[in-house]
Amino acid sequence: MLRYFTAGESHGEALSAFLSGVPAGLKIDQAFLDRELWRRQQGYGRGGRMKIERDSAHILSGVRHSLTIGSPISLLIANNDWKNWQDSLPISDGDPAKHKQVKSPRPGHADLAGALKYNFPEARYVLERASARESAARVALGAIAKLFLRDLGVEVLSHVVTTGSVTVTEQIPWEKIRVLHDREEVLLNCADPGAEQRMKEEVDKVLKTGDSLGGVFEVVAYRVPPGLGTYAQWDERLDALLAAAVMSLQAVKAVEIGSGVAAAFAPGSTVHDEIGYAPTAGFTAFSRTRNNAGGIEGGVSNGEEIRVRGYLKPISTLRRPLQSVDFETREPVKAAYERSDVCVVPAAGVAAEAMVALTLARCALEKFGGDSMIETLRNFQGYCQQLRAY
Ligand code: EPS
Repeated sequence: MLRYFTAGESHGEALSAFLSGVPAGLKIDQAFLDRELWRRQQGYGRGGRMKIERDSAHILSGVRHSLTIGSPISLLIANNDWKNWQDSLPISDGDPAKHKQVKSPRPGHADLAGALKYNFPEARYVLERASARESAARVALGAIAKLFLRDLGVEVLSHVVTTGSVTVTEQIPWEKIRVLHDREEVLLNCADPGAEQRMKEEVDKVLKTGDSLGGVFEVVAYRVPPGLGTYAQWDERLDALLAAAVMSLQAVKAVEIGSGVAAAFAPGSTVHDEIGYAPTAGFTAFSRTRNNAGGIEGGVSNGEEIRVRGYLKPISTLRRPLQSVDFETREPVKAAYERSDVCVVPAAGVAAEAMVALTLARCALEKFGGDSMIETLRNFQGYCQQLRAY
């Protein structure tokens, strides 16, 4: 079973991550892992922190001679900013006078709920772990999941559908998303250049007014075989697993599979994807006229592209802060301001790719099994033959 954990505070020494259950013999491409981490750092509207960090996955275990060995993989991502925080956030007692408190909770952030839950007098420790910095660790693990899926022919990428009030309404085909992925400069990771410029203007507006912006990203998984996940038990449904995985990312407040939201307001005849039969290069000769289901029916992948959207609330740290209360005096004050991004939709999309890849890799390993890649691929190819013969 594929299992993973992350650890690390935003301004601690490093993030760390563990991934267990990857079969032996998977080729690990360090440059690919670091490129994925680079992608997460990009996008118009990022804050000062991204100028400090140059994220790289330092693998400690589970990989030898560039191949996985079936043992747990552990890795570190250094926080370059740690050098500026060693006195204010030490592991040992340190000097309490140097401690940087978060004195009033930010509405929308975990500050208040976390302080109440853990009985902290202020929100420093809450912010440190709730921060989206943690998603870098997931992206590193997701990159390993992507390498595994790539051997099965599956690819996972994302693009931005909405930033603020600008939305791309047409469905973006896979080929256009793949082209986006090759860009060396990432603005808003939107496949429509006109819309991307208007999205940038939206970000410029909030940069001027001290506000922040949310949006919508879409993750697309290409060439996923039919049969991942199952309707047989509620917690094995692929759509439920993907929804939880994407919802677990910082600032995501809603998840949609395919055209799930619009479908709730439309008659069935315009929603469900009619079935045809004609020999193609796909897993089977069954075909669809459209993909409103987002590649999942009954909690099972149906062989179409899997499309999952994440809806991000605007970043909760505002340069023109909302009303809050001082933790110590209980007097009304403005919420604390900490350096922050103003828009992170493209970066959240990259983190969601990682979560989708880890989920698909887990389901693929549950279906195909295998302790070595040779065994897994043999099982996978046998299943593909079975599908072709169906
Ligand atoms: C982030 C790093 C953080 C924030 C951001 C995400 O770094 P710092 O707090 O040092 O600026 O930029 O986190 C938030 C916006 C948040 O609200 O927690 C990252 O690496 O993605």
